[in-house]
Amino acid sequence: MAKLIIVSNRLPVKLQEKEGKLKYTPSEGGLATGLGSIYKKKDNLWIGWPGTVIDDLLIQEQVVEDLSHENMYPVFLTDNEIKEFYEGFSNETLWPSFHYFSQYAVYDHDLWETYVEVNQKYCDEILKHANPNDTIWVHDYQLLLLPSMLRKKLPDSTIGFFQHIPFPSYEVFRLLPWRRELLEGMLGADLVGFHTYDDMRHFLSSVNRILGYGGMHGWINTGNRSLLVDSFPMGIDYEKYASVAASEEVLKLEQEYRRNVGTENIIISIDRLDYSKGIPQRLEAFEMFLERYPEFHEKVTLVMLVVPSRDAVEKYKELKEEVDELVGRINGKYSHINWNPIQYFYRSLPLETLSAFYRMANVALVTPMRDGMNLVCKEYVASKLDQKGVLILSEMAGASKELSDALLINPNDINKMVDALYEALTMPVEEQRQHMINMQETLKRYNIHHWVGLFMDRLSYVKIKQMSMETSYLDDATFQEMSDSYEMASSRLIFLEYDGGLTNYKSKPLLARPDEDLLELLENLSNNPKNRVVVISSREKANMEDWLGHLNLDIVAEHGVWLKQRGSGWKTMMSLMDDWKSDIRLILELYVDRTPGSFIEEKEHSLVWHYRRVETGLGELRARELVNHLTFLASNSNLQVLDGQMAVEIKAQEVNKGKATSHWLNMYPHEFVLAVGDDWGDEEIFKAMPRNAYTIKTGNSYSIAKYHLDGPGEVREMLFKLIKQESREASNAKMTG
Ligand code: GDG
Repeated sequence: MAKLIIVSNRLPVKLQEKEGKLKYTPSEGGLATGLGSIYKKKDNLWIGWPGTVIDDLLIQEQVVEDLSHENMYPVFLTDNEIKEFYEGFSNETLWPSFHYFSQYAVYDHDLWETYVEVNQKYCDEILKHANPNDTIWVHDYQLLLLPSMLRKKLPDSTIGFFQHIPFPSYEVFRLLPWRRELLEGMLGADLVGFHTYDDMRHFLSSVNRILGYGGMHGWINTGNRSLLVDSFPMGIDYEKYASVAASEEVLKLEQEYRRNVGTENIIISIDRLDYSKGIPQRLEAFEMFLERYPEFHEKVTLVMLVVPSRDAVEKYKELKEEVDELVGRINGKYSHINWNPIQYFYRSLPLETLSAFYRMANVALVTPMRDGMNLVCKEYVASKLDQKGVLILSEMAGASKELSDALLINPNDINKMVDALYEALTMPVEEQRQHMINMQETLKRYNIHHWVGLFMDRLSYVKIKQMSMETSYLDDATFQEMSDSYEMASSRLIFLEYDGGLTNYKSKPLLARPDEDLLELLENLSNNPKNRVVVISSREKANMEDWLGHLNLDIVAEHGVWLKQRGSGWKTMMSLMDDWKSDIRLILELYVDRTPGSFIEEKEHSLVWHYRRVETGLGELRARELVNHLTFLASNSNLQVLDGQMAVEIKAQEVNKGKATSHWLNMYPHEFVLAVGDDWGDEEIFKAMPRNAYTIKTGNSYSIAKYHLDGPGEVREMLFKLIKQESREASNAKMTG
């Protein structure tokens, strides 16, 4: 039975060891709750660090034994690994870079090496438990290299990866010296998930710009695999937070805390100590609020909980000092004998206390500078059983994409934060309720269980889709079967892509002129009265006419703008506007200026930038830039950008080879259909084919074609063989007849 293996830096348990005595405390994080019901089932398991350094081998054995009863398997890390892998590379290099604090990032090769070693350590532990057909779900930025390490050892396994923190824009990500390795590591997964569409977009753009892999609709094609990138906004265990908030114990705590705080208005602020959470900026805004609205003195209290985190990392120590100082200054300035504007707790508190805080606060101030999602704001909303209360939320938190009923602020705009505080504290109850109800409805529906289900469903979908995209080599047995059905058919349609299908790419497009061999092949094929041969090309019609116009062929030129049926002239099926061309040409010219050896080809309804003569590396780099540039420009138009073989082409969306081929399929009888193509654009041809068609792609990359051949040479050989076998059969039949 295939099982699910969950892998994260930490296990959902905290282990403490004192003089050989072991204590296990389950963690209450969102992930632990969401996946709790799954990893405890049957053979499923969770692999991660148990939260404490254990060097003693005997104690390690005991921990393995204890945790195995809970379906957990530990990865033991040494002090140095914690220092260099966790505090170092994960939290001093990746964390600041991914949260747009590149100025804090440490680039240290030793830390990187430990990061690689520890990822390998996780991989080795997984390999002890995993079978080839298991599903492995890897979590977060500490394990970016793991998907590829696993893929090498378990090529057929199903691997999902979810990143809980943001993925920065290409301009920020590219600053990392190990950017290639990190992306390649992630691409070992079948499905890569982020919280938001923006993270996903940034990741796709980095993959494209740095590794040169393209694709469509979130799919990345690496040449020998396809994987999907998608967004999955993580939810909370809504029922859990709502029911804890409804408990007797929390009700009592709330009453007690309210008495202690003493003001009618309470603003809550809860975070781990982290510079990404915007704690100093929040304090500054509160200070400015008190300055601007003295009528709120003694009437409002900011209850601020800061949970200690990563205190061995220098930047966190500095931040702690800054926060202490700010709280001291504000309290020093405004406190009265019976009023402290800020009640500050630097510790971790039990869930019930947290819940009582959520209940009593009429405003939650959640203002991170950057946050992958942010669960605190969602927990606040779920705990508001009376639906009174206002959420002030940073636009930079992933959660802001779902919670549009919050008062959304830019955390760098202190003035607007002050305005939002005033608006929240004076908002009529009915308005508060309306917003809260809307947010609760969203969070109830998109809860943590929904998130887990969605990710797992999508992962299975990717696997099925990949299978359908795997082409097998057109071997002798399949050829024979194809040849038999070719002979039996009285009407045949044969679609052949010219460049890459029938001829190899040359340094200049006009050098790929058909040789004698090819002309003979096409002549033989098309003169057979049972055949209708359609040569398809993205080339201009004049070019195709010049090279093949004298043969008894049907031709598609310029991706399908122009069609020629044998015996008649060229026709176009569409009336296309080409007014976009002058603007786009200016951009392409810019790229020609910057890229020696590249040139522009103008076709009737498209423009192409060719880079086959450009220095290796530079051409690919510029092409990535150009594709991004053009895709951005084309996003609101009906233009389409094709990232082709050594060329980038831009054309009207309504033109495609699939539409053109359908024209023949609709017009002519076809007992036998064969289609040969070579690049992404030709997938449209394969899509348009009937189920019984023989679809062949040259090169061994992912495709919806059923078979592949190595290149144009093999295609020609196969076609010659088809012709020969038929004539042999025909002469045999004559002789026996
Ligand atoms: C990362 C991403 C993303 C806090 N103090 C106490 C306590 N908490 C709990 C909260 C909440 C969790 O910790 C914090 O979650 P966040 O989402 O706000 O932030 P990160 O820890 O940075 O999490 C983040 C998340 O992963 C999930 O993908 O949303 O963007 O950075 O659940 O309630 N819990 C208890 N006592 C405390 O004192 N019991």
